Amino acid sequence: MPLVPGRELLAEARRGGYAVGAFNFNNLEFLQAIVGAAGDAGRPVFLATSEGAISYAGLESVVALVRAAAAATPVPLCLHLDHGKNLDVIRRCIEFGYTSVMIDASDLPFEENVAKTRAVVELARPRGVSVEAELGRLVGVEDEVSVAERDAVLVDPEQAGEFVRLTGIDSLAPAVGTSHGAFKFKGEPKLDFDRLRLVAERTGGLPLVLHGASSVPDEVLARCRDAGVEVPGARGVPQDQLLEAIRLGVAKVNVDTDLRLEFVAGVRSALNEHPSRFDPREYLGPARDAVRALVGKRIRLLSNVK
Ligand code: PH4
Ligand code: ZN
Repeated sequence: MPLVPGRELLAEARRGGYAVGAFNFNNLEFLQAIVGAAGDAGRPVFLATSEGAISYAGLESVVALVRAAAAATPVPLCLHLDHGKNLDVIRRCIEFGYTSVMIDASDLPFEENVAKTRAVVELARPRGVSVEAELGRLVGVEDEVSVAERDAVLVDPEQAGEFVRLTGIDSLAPAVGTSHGAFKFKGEPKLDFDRLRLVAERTGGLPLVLHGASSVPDEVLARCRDAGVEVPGARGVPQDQLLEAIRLGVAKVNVDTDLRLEFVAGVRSALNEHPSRFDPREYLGPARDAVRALVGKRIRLLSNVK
């Protein structure tokens, strides 16, 4: 199947009341795991590459690998630039055939974020490439922080409506209390659902994106611990909160950390169990298969929202 624009997958997800998983990859094994899982589940996915992934793997290689995977896969795939900050990288991704790009200018003042995001929409639109942008800062917010502190970092719903009108983006990633990585919350995990509900209202049903959405499942942490990976205090977004976010308008859920944890547990346990093995296929292969199983489960969770 050819690569499809992100907005098509998101529109379908909003109509169906589910979310599409966006899974990051930096190498062949993760790509195979994600595409294999999407094929197993018969569901579309976003294949997300950060600027770091592109400099690690090379843009030409990323695009060639994804095109080959898409040609052999019966489900729609979208090749997406995650957290694009550099306009040259964004331009190159669009030229090389990405079907979705994120412009992350969320660290700039509102007007500058609007201007940079509009510039990307103008680059992307003529090529049919979809654009995601971000508002607010991706940081965990503890229960005890004041309203003012919370307002200072999380998305402002009124601004979100204005941002969408001024930029013409296809999807918005609002900061509602999640953060990247394995250590998202010091206390109880809790997204700001009231804020998310208001953002959905003010942005008129535009597909929303949840970043930092790994759930860091207990069973994955147990496999990490058993294999000797040290991640004390790791905590993610509980899966019932992911489902609530989808009910409120989230149509794309970004997951990277869970795959990394599952992969490192797989590699470490293969190496621990067979200290004499040094053929990479013998320790990367089992890790890849474990990631495929994890992604398959996550796709099914995100697809079956009641
Ligand atoms: N992402 C992944 C960002 C990966 O530079 P890099 O390749 O390390 O960036 O955008 C997410 O939202 C993933 O969230 P998670 O950490 O909860 O999986
Ligand atoms: Zn992110």
